[in-house]
Amino acid sequence: RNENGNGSNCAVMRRDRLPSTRMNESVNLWSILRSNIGKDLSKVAMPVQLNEPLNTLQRLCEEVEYCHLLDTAANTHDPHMRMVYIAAFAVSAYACSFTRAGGKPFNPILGETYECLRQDKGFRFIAEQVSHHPPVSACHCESKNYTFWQDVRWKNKFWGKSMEIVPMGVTHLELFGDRYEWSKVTSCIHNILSGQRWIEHYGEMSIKHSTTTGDVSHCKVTFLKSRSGALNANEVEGMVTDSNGRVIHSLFGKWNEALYLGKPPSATCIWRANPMPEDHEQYYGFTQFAIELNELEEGLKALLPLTDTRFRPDQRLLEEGDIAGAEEQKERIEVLQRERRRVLQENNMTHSPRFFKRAEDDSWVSNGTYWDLRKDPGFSKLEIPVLW
Ligand code: PIF
Repeated sequence: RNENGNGSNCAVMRRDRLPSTRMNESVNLWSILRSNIGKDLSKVAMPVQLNEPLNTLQRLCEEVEYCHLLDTAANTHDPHMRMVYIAAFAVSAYACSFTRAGGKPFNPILGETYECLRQDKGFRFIAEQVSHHPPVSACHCESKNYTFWQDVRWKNKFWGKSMEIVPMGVTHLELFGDRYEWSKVTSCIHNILSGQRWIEHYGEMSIKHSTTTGDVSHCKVTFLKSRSGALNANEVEGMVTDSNGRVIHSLFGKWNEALYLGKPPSATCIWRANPMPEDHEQYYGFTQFAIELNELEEGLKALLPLTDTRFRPDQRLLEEGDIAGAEEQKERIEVLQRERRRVLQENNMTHSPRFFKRAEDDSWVSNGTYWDLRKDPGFSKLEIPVLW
């Protein structure tokens, strides 16, 4: 068990199971929603029972599970084929959500951070909660082949039977100087109050490619809305076009299963979702990659800043199946956060994120200090705010 960033290449043994199964939900979501009609739901403290033992910073990291597509893209010279792999990567980010309509991620505390160093996958990832109201999470992921960054913020629309989550912000990717940008589609949780919850994504994703010499290619991916009784659930369609708008490649598939290039029956599979772990239904519908995200390996403890999600006690207690303990800790941590906000307000101060800064276009980008500080002098030697 050694993947601590000190140059060791030892293989890491990761857990293949969460410590505890999900408990049956006994929350009356309707009574919570009813007493908050018209209110911004991100300002309502929700019972911990609605949560899964991961937070939104870790959910952003899940989007890079299929990063091998970016490595392939980086090694593909033809710009239109490269776009095919990038489109597959953008679609693959949704795969994990298929089994996850049951719970919501923890809302990170302002200043909470998360790192994920995966030498086996060739990337290092950091994320930070940069705003509390509205909740904004920023992340930055780099490898020898690419840099990927985004900041995410949602608008919730509660429709009674369902809830729409409209994401805002742009996803950025850089491959050897080439820039790609896209935004996310709308997600909808159906049967939010009763019955089996399920999740749907719909809308158009437009992936723009630009180089210093101008626009080269473009890809439009449509996430289709399901019609009841129809067999087209989770379908996506895509088109890669050149700078003249001519269609070069077409794509089709399902965001939860696979993406194909070409037309049936002679299509090539570009991406396929990994098989789900056994008993995943009892374990929050987590993929193997998700199971690994909140694992606190012995070797990591001394290296992480204390703001890292892995140290957050309420999320850890939920993971261990202690709902009452988790609820108590969640409330305690929220009180501490309100206290810090009050002190800032009284002193006419605003919070500044530690590892991210605002870019000219108002997006959040890494300030490039995380991994250097981790190495020298090390987070244990630095003053780190106490969040919990
Ligand atoms: C608390 O967050 P919760 C609230 O923000 C509360 O206002 C705040 O107190 P303060 C607390 O400190 C917070 O801990 C509420 C809200 C958070 C998100 C965005 O964790 C992601 O209690 C949503 O949650 C993605 O949750 C959902 O917003 C994907 O985390 C599924 O609005 C929601 C979610 C709506 C419920 C969906 C239920 C689905 C099963 O005093 O500082 O204001």
